[in-house]
Amino acid sequence: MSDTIFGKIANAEVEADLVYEDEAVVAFRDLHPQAPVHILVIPRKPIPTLNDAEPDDAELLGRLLLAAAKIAEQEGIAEHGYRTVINCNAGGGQTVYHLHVHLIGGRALQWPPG
Ligand code: IU
Repeated sequence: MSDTIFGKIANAEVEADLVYEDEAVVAFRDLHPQAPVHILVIPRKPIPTLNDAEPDDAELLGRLLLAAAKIAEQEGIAEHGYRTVINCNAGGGQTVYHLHVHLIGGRALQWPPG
């Protein structure tokens, strides 16, 4: 379960361009950015999908969003605006089964997403 590429990044077994980390959360630049700022915010805990999050994970889920907002500020996109996205399962576009929040910004974003 922890053996995804993101689990390895969280455990520092694989290198990534880290922009933030604390005891519960790690954030790094997406390898294939869809916008000038495209960062992935992940829990160190290997939760595969949002469906697998449990009531005990409530604080951790909040920490992911608070970290995203802090990083948006750090990246200079907070005031203009940005988007946070969690893709869940194949139908939602998820390809890596370690929960992650996409933080996307630095360009005009369309709605709805594809
Ligand atoms: P998704 O929501 O599971 O589709 O997002 C996975 C993202 O992880 C996607 O944007 C990839 O570009 C990104 N990514 C990465 O940054 N580094 C990797 O080694 C792999 C995927 I595999």
